[in-house]
Amino acid sequence: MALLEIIEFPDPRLRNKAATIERVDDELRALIDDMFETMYDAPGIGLAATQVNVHRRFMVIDVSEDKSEPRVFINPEILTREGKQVCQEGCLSVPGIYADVTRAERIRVRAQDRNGEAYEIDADGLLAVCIQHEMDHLDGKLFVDYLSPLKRQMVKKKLDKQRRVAAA
Ligand code: GNR
Ligand code: NI
Repeated sequence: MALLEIIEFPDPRLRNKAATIERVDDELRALIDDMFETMYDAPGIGLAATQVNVHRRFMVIDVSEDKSEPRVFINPEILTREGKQVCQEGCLSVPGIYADVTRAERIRVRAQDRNGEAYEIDADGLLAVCIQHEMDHLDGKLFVDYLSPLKRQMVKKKLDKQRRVAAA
């Protein structure tokens, strides 16, 4: 097990589009375990492979308060979307920034589990938000992309300042 480095906005590697996974093997399962460890350590409720500079279509999520609901999504697809919800989002790749984003309230998702078995789930509320947020990462998209250009510029400045203070 190992903690992985999380890359941060505006790193251009966050813009890569992840490739479909053809084979679910032990190497992938080891990476999934490292991603859970990294996500829980952060702490966060989700982590997409893109964020640890692995450009393959998978992500881990646990929206429980006690690490009791680890979920793995390999090659996830959203089958249906219903309704709208607004959630204040954050991102481990955009640390210290929080903003409201509108997303579907309810989604049906198809994915493969850590054994490569296909499954489908219905998700709503925070789980639905998190799945949509992580799937955006796999397509090179970040929650700050939903903000106005002016707000996104403010986010860049705030992150620059946070980094200058941290380096001083
Ligand atoms: O830990 C996280 N919290 C969160 C809160 C609201 C909406 C989305 C998220 S995902 C985020 C972890 C992360 O950056 N995943 O990519
Ligand atoms: Ni994120």
